[in-house]
Amino acid sequence: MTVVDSTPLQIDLRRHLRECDEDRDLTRLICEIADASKYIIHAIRTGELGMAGTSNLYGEQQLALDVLSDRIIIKRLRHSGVVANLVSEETSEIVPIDPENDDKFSVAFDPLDGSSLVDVNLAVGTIVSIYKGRNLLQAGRNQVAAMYILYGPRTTLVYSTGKGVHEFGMNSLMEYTLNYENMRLAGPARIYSPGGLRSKYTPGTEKFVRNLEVNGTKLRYSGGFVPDINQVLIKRGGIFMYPHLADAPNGKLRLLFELNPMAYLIEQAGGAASDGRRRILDIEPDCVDLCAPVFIGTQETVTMAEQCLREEEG
Ligand code: AFP
Repeated sequence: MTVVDSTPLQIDLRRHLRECDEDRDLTRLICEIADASKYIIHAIRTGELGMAGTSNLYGEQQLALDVLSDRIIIKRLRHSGVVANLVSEETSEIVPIDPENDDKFSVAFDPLDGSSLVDVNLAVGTIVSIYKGRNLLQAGRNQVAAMYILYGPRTTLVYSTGKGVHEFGMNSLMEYTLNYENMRLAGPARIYSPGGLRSKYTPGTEKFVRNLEVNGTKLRYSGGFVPDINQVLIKRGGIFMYPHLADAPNGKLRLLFELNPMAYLIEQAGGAASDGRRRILDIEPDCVDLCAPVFIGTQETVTMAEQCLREEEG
C-alpha cells in the first residue's frame, strides 16, 4: 500500500477494478451504477416520501422514491454504451437497450430495496446483478458480477466480479474508496435474521430457529435485505432467512433482483445460499418475477437449515 504524506493512499473503485484487470466495459458498468447512487442518496435525503400512484410487477404500491431511483439507474445504464438489456423490480418487463448484442451486459436490479423503511429512517439499498450478453433469464451461477450499495449512517458499496468480495466507503468527496478486500465469512453464525411471520413457519424452519436460539445466536432483523445481509458479511458470519411460509410456499424475495446477486456475493465470501433444498444460484428462472425461499450466510448454518427441513418435511 503506497503511503503519501503518512496517510495511506485511498484506492478508489475504478482503480481497484483496473488493478484487478477487470474488463473495461464491466468496469464502466459498475462505475456508472456507483455514480448513479450519488443521485439516489440525494433523493433519499431530500425527496418526498409519498406514493407514486403506480404499482410494480408484484402489484405492490410504488413510492415516489422507488420510481425516481429506478429512473436514475435506467438513465445511466441506457447511456453507458455497454448494456444490452435491463430489468428492474420496478418495471414490469425487460427494457431493451441494444437487445441483440451479446458483447454487452444485461442487468437486473432493485433500485431501492426496502424503500418502505425510508420514512422510519432505516437503512435501504440498491442491489444489482450483471450477466454477460443479452439473456437475463439464466441461472444466477452465470452472473459475471454483483453489487449492492447500502444507504445507511455511512454509504458503502460492495461488489464482486468473481475474484472475492470487496467493500468501499463513500468519502467526503462522494468517492468510493476501499475499506475491506476479499472479505470471508468465518466461524459459526452469531446472528440470525428471520423474515416472515413466525406463526407461518413450517416445522423444519421452526426447528432450525429453535436450534439457533439454543445455540445463543442473536436475532438481528431490520426489515431491509441489504443491511441485514451486509451485517452478515461485515460481521463475517450469520444467517438471513426468508423461508417458505404456510401461506407463501415461495417466500417473498425475488430471485433476479435480490436473491441471485446476494447469493453470488455471499458465495464469493465463502458462504452459501439455498432455498432450503437446493443452491439459489442453480435455480433456472422461467420469468422475471420469480420468488424463492432463502437461507443465506454461513455455510455450516445453511447446511443445518437444509437438514432441519429434510428431517421435518422430507
Ligand atoms: P420492500 O422493498 O417492499 O420494503 O420490501 C423489502 C424486502 O423485500 C426485503 O428488503 C426485506 O428483507 C423483506 O422485504 C422484509 O419483508 P417483511 O417486511 O415481510 O419482513
